[in-house]
Amino acid sequence: MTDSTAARKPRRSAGSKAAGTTGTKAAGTTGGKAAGTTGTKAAGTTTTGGKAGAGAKRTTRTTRTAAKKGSETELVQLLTPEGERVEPTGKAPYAEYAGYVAGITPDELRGLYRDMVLTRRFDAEATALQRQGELGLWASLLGQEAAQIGSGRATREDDYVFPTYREHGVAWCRGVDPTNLLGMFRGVNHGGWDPNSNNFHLYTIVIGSQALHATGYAMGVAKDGADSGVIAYFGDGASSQGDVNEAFNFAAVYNAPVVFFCQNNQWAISESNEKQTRVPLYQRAQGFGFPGVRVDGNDVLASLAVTRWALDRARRGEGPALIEAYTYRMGAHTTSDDPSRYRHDDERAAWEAKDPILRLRRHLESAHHADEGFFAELETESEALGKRVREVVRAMPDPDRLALFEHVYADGHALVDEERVQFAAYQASFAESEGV
Ligand SMILES: Cc1ncc(C[n+]2csc(CCOP(=O)(O)OP(=O)(O)O)c2C)c(N)n1
Ligand SMILES: [Mg+2]
Repeated sequence: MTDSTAARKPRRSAGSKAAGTTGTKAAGTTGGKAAGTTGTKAAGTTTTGGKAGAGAKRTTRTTRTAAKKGSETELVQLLTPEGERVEPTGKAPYAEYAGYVAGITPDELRGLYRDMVLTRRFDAEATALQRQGELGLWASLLGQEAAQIGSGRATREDDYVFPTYREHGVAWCRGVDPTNLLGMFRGVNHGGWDPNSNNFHLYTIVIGSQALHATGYAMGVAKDGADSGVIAYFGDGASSQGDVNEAFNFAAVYNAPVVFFCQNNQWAISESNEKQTRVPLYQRAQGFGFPGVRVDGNDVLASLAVTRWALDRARRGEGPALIEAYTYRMGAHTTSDDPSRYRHDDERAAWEAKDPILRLRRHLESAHHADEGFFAELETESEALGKRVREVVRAMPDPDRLALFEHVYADGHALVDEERVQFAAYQASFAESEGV
């Protein structure tokens, strides 16, 4: 289930259907303006010819954060690590970010919290299943829940999402059953869901390639005359890929309705940010001719607001935008990685203080938006989700080994036929040696 409050428009892919599983709705306050005073420098946003910039009222608080190598950048934040909802004090040249969540209700806030808690629980369960030998590999999203739930809930049913391999929270928002994410990691299928059922593309391992797929798709959306948005997820490391930079240029030149959502989790496996870029990533957008904004990726409200803003302007025909969600990969790159070999524990500890779930919990508690009963019920729901995930994974049937040769060519191929025969003989040799 995605942003149910936005206007429904014709879908690009016939027959696709959003299947909500979470029962949570993100707030619908698009277009709202937040009042504010003037005088603060535009924050975290590059200014490259967007229409909405001139005269926009100050709308969102920005906090200054020291960027690496001494340069200074700013971060869009609406909820502090202490859980304080901050009023807009900054001037944004493109849109009133805070206005996009100004009318958010306690129920919707609890929904965002629930999304993050259940996503983290699912992720922890998957990590444990890998440790138990039930999965071959797992790429944890630990620490990135706010960036994913905020941006995922900003999408509309008819929008199309192109993920990497770590977007479990976005999949949740799109209504993909979490157990479907595990088949590929167990090695029993090549994907696990129909992309057109939820407008959520299959996970993509080839770093950055989905940015091009998303851009091409968005160009198609524009040609269809639809007003859907497209969003491409990728990481800080992917920003170094040619594919991503080519996608930026194509999207800009063709004014494609695509949002580039970069989760800067500070690491590309063992390569730190310093080895990826000499400038803050959001500033890359300026060189391509579209706006870029850095948002606190551990702040679910800010992530929701900024992504709504970017999708809205894409739908209005104002072209692409880059969102850099500044966050942290709290766990290992994957279960095959050992981060203690290349980063210090104190770095993780500093980010733990900015935990995305904890800050929303603090807010819910201090604002009296949630009581003990809510948290207890959610704990019970988390337990039930964990149990279901374990049971479904263990019951996943092994695939037919020869299925590997199916669908290589539409009409078959002599070489593939030959290889199938060879492989079948090879498999049969095990059966003989095992005396089966
Ligand atoms: C084209 C390509 N090159 C290299 C790899 C190996 N690889 C897998 S993940 C990864 C790092 C990606 O880092 P980032 O984009 O920051 O995403 P994160 O894993 O941090 O979410 C690399 C280099 C790959 N999968 N594809
Ligand atoms: Mg990364």
